[in-house]
Amino acid sequence: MESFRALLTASYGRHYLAQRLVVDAFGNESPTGPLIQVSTPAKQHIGAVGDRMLLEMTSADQARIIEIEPRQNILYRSDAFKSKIIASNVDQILVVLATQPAFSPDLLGRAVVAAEANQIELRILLNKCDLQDNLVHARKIVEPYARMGYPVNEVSAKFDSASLEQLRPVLAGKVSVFVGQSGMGKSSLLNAWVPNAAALTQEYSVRLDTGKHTTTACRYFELPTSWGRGDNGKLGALIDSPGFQEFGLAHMSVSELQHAFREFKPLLGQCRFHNCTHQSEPDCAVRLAVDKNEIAPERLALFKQLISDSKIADTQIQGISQAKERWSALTTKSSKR
Ligand SMILES: Nc1nc2c(ncn2[C@@H]2O[C@H](COP(=O)(O)OP(=O)(O)OP(=O)(O)O)[C@@H](O)[C@H]2O)c(=O)[nH]1
Ligand SMILES: [Mg+2]
Ligand SMILES: [Zn+2]
Repeated sequence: MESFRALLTASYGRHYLAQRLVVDAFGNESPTGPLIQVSTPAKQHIGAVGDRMLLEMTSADQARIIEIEPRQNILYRSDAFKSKIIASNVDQILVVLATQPAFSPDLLGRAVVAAEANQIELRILLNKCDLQDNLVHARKIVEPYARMGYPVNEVSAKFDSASLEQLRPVLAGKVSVFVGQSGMGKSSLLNAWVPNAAALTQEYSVRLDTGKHTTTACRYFELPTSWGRGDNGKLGALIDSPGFQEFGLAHMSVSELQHAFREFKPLLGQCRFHNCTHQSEPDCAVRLAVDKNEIAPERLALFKQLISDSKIADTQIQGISQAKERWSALTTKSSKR
């Protein structure tokens, strides 16, 4: 049976859809043709939207995974008990926040840590700027991140098309994934940028605020050809993901965490103790920087929280230490069946 390369373009839990990868006239691979249903034998291949893989057809519209190619990166969240994949092989994280409903500053902080740990670019999109009421407050929360060098754009998916158009150059050629809580407007942005996106955008309701999701699948949408190509000759893509409330990072080790806070980096090595956790050790350069208003106190609080989550998870025998092994196995090349 003939095998072929494909891109995993949608995941609904353990159900996957893929499209053939075809080299276009510009020499770049594009997902092309009908959606293929992909089966996953036992628990062998846990896929992520963005995965490139080798498939073999098993019927007219179904295939099985032979192999998942090594990933450039994989974005997922986890607590001590479970992990959820967001996407793989991404170039950029787009954190979508809104003026309303109010967003969680904690989730923003964690998304930034995840991006830094995976060395993925991150951009903050403050959406619904047409709703002025909470704009000042939202800006205040985002401001420390702008100071750290993360780009922030104020947009309105529904009422300011110019705010979206100006972002095309930073999207073109890249695979960007939306991350954010339910109701922030991820799918609305997708629909505004990719007119043929099949994503359903449902009207915001009071129920959404309680954590119900309107988007239940992760899906990959190539950017319109009318945008032209990025400097790399590629079209780029947007990955829409379901909103979530908690961005667990229990899989991160203490040393990974220590390197995932961009603004701590220049201070590493300046604390009295080389393995300083910036909690109560004497002569701590990070705490001193907080006292001098150079580092936002919320960031040190988040760091402490993440260290604590990581340590708790490490002590769970059935918990995350096993998950950590499982996930690190996932990021290496999958074995053939
Ligand atoms: N006023 C205003 N409303 C918007 C804007 N963008 C999106 N909305 C509304 O916000 C609500 C939620 O938008 P969605 O795009 O479904 O949000 P989402 O982030 O995809 O939510 P989940 O799929 O649940 O994660 C919808 O009712 C949209 O119409 C905007 O720029 N301004
Ligand atoms: Mg959505
Ligand atoms: Zn310190």
